[in-house]
Amino acid sequence: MSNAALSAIFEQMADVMEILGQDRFRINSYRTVARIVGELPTDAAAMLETGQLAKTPGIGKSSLAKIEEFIKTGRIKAHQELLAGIPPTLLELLNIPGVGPKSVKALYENLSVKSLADLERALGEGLVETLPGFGVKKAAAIRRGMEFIEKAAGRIRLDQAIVAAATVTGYLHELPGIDRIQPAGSLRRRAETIGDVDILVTTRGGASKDEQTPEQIITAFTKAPFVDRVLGAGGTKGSVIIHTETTPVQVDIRVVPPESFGAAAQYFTGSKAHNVRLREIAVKAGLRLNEYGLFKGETMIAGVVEEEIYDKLGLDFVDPLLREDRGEVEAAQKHALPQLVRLEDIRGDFHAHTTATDGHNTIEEMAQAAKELGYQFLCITDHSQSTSIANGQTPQRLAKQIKEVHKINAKLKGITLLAGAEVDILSDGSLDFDDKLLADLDFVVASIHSALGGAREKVTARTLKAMDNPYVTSIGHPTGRVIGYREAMDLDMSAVIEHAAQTGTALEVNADPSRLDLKDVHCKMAIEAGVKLAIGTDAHSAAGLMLMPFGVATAARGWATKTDVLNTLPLAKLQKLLKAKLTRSPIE
Ligand code: DGT
Ligand code: CA
Ligand code: CA
Ligand code: ZN
Repeated sequence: MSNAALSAIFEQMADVMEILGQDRFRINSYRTVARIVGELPTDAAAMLETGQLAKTPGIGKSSLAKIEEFIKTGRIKAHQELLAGIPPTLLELLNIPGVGPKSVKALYENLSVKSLADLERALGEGLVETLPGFGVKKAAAIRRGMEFIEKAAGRIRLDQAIVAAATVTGYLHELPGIDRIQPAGSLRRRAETIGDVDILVTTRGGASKDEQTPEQIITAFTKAPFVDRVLGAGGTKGSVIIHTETTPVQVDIRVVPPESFGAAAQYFTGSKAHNVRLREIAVKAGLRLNEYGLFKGETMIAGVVEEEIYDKLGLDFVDPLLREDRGEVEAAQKHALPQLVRLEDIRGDFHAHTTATDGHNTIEEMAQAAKELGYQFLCITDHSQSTSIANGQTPQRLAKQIKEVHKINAKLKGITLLAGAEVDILSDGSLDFDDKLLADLDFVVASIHSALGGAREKVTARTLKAMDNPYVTSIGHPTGRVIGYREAMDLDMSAVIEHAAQTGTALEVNADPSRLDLKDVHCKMAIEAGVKLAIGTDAHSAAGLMLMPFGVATAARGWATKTDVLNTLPLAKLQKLLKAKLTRSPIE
């Protein structure tokens, strides 16, 4: 049992108690326990064993007893009693962005709303806006939120898909008779959300004794310990639901003949739109393209490897990251595909938190971890005071931290820390620190953390005004979205990108897989306008720095080359560039 599962139970107990209008004090203490457990450095069971958990501030006697009960029995009686006190479908309402336990309580008590369907009905009848404290605006926001979760239904985050795929490929590697394993579909394209995970395998040819028929492989796969449900299993393909630590995941597996491996990889990597374009080109050339190969009449002219297929169609090889029919087919015909930025090009990270605010590791520990990643630089960007929930720093604390960063830098070998901050963009577009303090920083990430639901003109104006400040290096997580949880701000992205170009402000590509903000298509727009991207992991721990590949993939999906991404600059060049506000002049 994981700390995450335990944390979720405490969170849910707090939610239910709040819906039932129970004791505030206990609700708050459960939320605290949920947060603490979710952030524990090691397994809660191990910490209970050693007595460390009992000494952890914020975990009282009764919570400790519940944790112990959970570890021993896998359940908490108080939790189950709470759940028994409400309709089971009521908690689904909490998945709607902007709907918390208080709203659920009001909807339940006043309108007898017990499920998403009830809420839909109440919205249709115009009842929701009549509730005290609701109004037309909030009702509209709830309606948008419902559309948002409907759209997201069944899709998972990229990091969750990667974990699921690793579980499956690890298992497949151990099966006898399997030769190659190739993840395909949206996962291989590194799309921001994944509907299902597609995996191709080939069997070993020849008469070896551990040779297996495709059917035997599919059968073995459906019997894997992580498989919860078999949706379908046939001669060459199987479709199952597996469980992971965080979510159920649908996995489709196909056994393909070795001589068609390239064609199958091409076909099942997609996207559908990209494949449609390729098939059109094939047809025009009098050829036929499918998952078995590229054919001229009955003769297969390509299909063992993907490259061959593109080549025979007169196209340069298209990186899977670009296969979305966003101009890559034309570019491949004209030999004009971009040379995409790669993880190896990255020399540092522009967004990291420490124990000074809501991070879990000290400045030194973060520096050490960055050094181990082979970086030349790491930018320390703790929160500013307005983000009080994250223990944001006052100007005094930041001033002290800058000195500390410089002191640590003098001792560090092989890596340089940049003194930075993630400064809040306030509601009027002004910044949470004054210019005098900002001038002492090497790198300033300016982010919106409040009133994200504001009107388009308002959130856009705030962002534009922040860019006017000469000390602002980049705009952090520009749209504020949290995938599957919170909608993006209603930003005028064209205006933001134009202003970024005019003011020489970089735009962040937040690499956290629950953000990926800017997203791929916005990265492409920014690059076309000459705006530089600054990838930041937004790490809240040393491990968080390892999210960089998600940011790089997102930038690359937006056609970013090395020169479009500030993280690829050698430190000396970067420092030169940071001295003045970034200019539009190309970085050589
Ligand atoms: P997802 O799973 O919704 O995140 O997106 P994909 O792209 O992984 O889609 P999926 O799993 O339905 O199919 C995997 C790939 O198989 C898809 O990207 C392209 C190929 N494919 C599936 N169905 C069709 C089709 O009807 N036509 C064509 N041209 N390709 C298809
Ligand atoms: Ca898929
Ligand atoms: Ca699929
Ligand atoms: Zn941050």
